[in-house]
Amino acid sequence: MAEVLVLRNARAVATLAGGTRRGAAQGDAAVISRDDATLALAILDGRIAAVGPAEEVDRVLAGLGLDPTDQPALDAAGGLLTPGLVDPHTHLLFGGTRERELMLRQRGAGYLEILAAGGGILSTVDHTREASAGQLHAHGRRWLAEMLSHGVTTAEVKTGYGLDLDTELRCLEVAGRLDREGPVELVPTYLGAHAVPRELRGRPDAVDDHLDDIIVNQLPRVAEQGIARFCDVFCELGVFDADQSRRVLLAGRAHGLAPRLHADEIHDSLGAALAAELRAASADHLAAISADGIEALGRAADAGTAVVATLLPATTLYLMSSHYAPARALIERGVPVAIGTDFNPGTSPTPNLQLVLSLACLQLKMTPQEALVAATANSARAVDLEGTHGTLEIGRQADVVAWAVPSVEQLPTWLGADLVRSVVKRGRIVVDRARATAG
Ligand code: IZC
Ligand code: ZN
Repeated sequence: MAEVLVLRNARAVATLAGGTRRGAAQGDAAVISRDDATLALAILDGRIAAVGPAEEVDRVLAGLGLDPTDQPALDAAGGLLTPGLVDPHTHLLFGGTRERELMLRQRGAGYLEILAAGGGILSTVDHTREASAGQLHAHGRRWLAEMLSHGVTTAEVKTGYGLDLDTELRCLEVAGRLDREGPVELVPTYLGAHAVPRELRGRPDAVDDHLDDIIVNQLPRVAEQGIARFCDVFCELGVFDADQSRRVLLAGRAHGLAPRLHADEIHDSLGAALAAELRAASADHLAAISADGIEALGRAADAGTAVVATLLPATTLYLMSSHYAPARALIERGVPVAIGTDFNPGTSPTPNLQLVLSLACLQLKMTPQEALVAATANSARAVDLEGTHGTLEIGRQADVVAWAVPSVEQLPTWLGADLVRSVVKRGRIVVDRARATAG
């Protein structure tokens, strides 16, 4: 027997038909709407079988020999349906907390200054190395539940708080287990080049020593373990420069891990140009990208080898900076833009991608449709899941959110409100709340 689920009574459906978008097209989430709330979406064996006016969806079901009046149904209550959100940048797994840094920054300390003084990432590394797999797993479950309850059905998850082989492998192991357990699907990234570990600091060749450890010892074992899909690096002035970052990413690629990078977060560090050169899946942050960097990403997009610009405005907010990534210039230059939480204990302790949708509108000046595209089709592309995730097209994996608002335009409006009504992952209901539709 086929497993069927029909979502009914939707007023709008953002289908994202066609997938990844850039330029003016980023502003079109392919929304269908009906004022009498008679849109439906049918799921068969975990894949989308039909979407549109209920009478058309029912005709498809009947054509499959299924009685449309006698199938399990989920009430969208006059709300909006979108693809499950994809969070393309999280540091989900860590030990300890970093609330002290908030007050240090209030008194004027800079992010890189705190790191150079042995705090920041390095303090999280100390606590993560001490955490057992069981503790990291419990922590991961706790925060994944929160991501899911805000509409995220797939999330990228980075290592980078071990920096040594044992802890990096342990975090990947835990990420693999959390992914198998579900319901949130995880895309693991190896980020051994997040910082130079404390034990090497002070040596004249500390950076090169850590890069050698990554390239000679860690990457082969990470590849052999077979869990990581991407290799990432923190390309930033005073952390890893573009040449050092290139070394790591090329070595990762030689081991089958596709490149992505933290680029131009705080200073222009030539990260965007490096991402374009390596045809990375994604260049992330970009709050300090130069005009040349934007042009490099624009040319890559024009050449059909687009690097997704993954913007993380919650980080800029939390760092109390007013220097947000130039989303409008990137969109105008034809670069596909995605958004993510950057969930981590130091610079963006928010698991809430719905809040980031609001920040994309308020601070990056993206339209609600551009922001939704950024958190679905384009973020799916940023984690190499284009073709299966991020749209509500026939045959795609049935990851769907029913929102308690009637339109895409209302989604970023209710700032900080919890607007998820139901979440469906691979055709199964994983969140279901009787929450009235706003507006
Ligand atoms: O723990 O500070 N930027 N990595 C690069 C981070 C922020 C996370 C952290
Ligand atoms: Zn990050």
